[in-house]
Amino acid sequence: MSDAETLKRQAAAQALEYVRSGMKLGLGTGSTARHLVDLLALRVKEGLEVVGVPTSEATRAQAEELGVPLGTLDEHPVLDLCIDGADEIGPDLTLIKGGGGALLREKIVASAAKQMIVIADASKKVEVLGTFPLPIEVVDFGVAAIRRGIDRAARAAGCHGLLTLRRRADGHVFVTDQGHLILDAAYGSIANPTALAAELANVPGVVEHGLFINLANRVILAGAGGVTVIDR
Ligand code: ABF
Repeated sequence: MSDAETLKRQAAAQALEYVRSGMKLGLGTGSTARHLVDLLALRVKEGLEVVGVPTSEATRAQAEELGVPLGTLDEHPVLDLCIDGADEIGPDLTLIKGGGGALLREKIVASAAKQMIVIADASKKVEVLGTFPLPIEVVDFGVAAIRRGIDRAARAAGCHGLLTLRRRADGHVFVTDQGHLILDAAYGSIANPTALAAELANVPGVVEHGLFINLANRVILAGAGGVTVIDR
């Protein structure tokens, strides 16, 4: 396993310390969350009793294959804990998520959870959000007009940058689990995430964006010097 994967696994292992039998758990998406599901499956085999609610079809498939008991958010609208990765972790544990394309389900699941723990390698922690392009999920109708709306909204929040329609590695347009498109916004720096989030929420055609504000309660960062826990 590479050094980076080892760090991700360490963060995931630490997060499992907060999991108790009987919990309903939101299961994140991405390579760090994959380690979590992997390790959770081992604990389930040892007798831990949990119900997982996956944030993507990819996580559902992995959890199913490994024998983690799953339910839906309709069956369990209140979750005890959600554990997920992030693309950037800024001040006040504000996050950029959605690099994996699952931001909409991730935000719904995180919002339904009493607690959210973010797991990541230490490189994800930043002073100012925005180096990682902000994923913005939009409907598949009038995308040129939606782009203009996003540009106006971003300028009102002091941001500007290129919007790139996300494509898969094979060149086809990336379509989310909910059938939407993603525009990745290269703002470089987001000085006021709360203002940007409010502006983007008002753009017709924007389904969701990857700014997660006041959702993460705890971040577990694994770096060369060990594991650090940061609480909000
Ligand atoms: C999901 O996976 C995200 O919202 C984020 O985009 C991504 C992080 O991926 P990784 O753990 O592979 O860096 O949690």
